[in-house]
Amino acid sequence: MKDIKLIITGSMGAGKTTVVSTISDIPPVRTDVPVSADKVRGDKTTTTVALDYGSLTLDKERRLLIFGTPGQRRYDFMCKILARGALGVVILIDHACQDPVDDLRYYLDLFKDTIEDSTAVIGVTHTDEKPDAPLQPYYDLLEAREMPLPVFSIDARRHDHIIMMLEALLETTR
Ligand SMILES: Nc1nc2c(ncn2[C@@H]2O[C@H](COP(=O)(O)OP(=O)(O)O)[C@@H](O)[C@H]2O)c(=O)[nH]1
Ligand SMILES: [Mg+2]
Repeated sequence: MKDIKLIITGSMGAGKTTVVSTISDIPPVRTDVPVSADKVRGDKTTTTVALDYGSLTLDKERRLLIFGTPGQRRYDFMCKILARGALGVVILIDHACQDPVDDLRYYLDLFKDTIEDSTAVIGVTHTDEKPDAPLQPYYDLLEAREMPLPVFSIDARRHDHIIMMLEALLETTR
């Protein structure tokens, strides 16, 4: 059995914990804690402080180990630790947030080395909340960075969406 380590990152609320719990075939490890009332967005009342962890056996040969990063930037030091040995990075972007393109820029920078050594995919979430906003600005940024990464519009609660995105990522792992 080959273990394939993946990182899932993105801002608070982008859907990291949801993705891990949607696809994991073991009970996911969570380290969510309540957030202060002034930071509550929608029905989201918890945030991940250390990590999310889940695992998904793909077939007889391959098992994915998925590590979610904490969403709050003051825990960014954790990302470098989690990224060691990762074969791919999933960057989730909350399409309905204030400045999603800036988020993408931020995570491309934070995981620059890991992405260059492995590969990455962009999962754009919450598109149902902002259906008219185009995806083109993400492609424009990736092109400007000379990082031709695939971009998927996904709902973090949809198993089929996540599998499609992960298959695209695995196609490009080295
Ligand atoms: N409407 C909508 N809600 C989503 C989508 N993806 C995730 N969510 C919800 O967004 C909230 C935050 O997700 P969570 O996984 O906790 O985000 P995290 O902070 O990145 O771990 C949860 O209530 C999810 O059910 C999406 O594509 N559309
Ligand atoms: Mg979380």
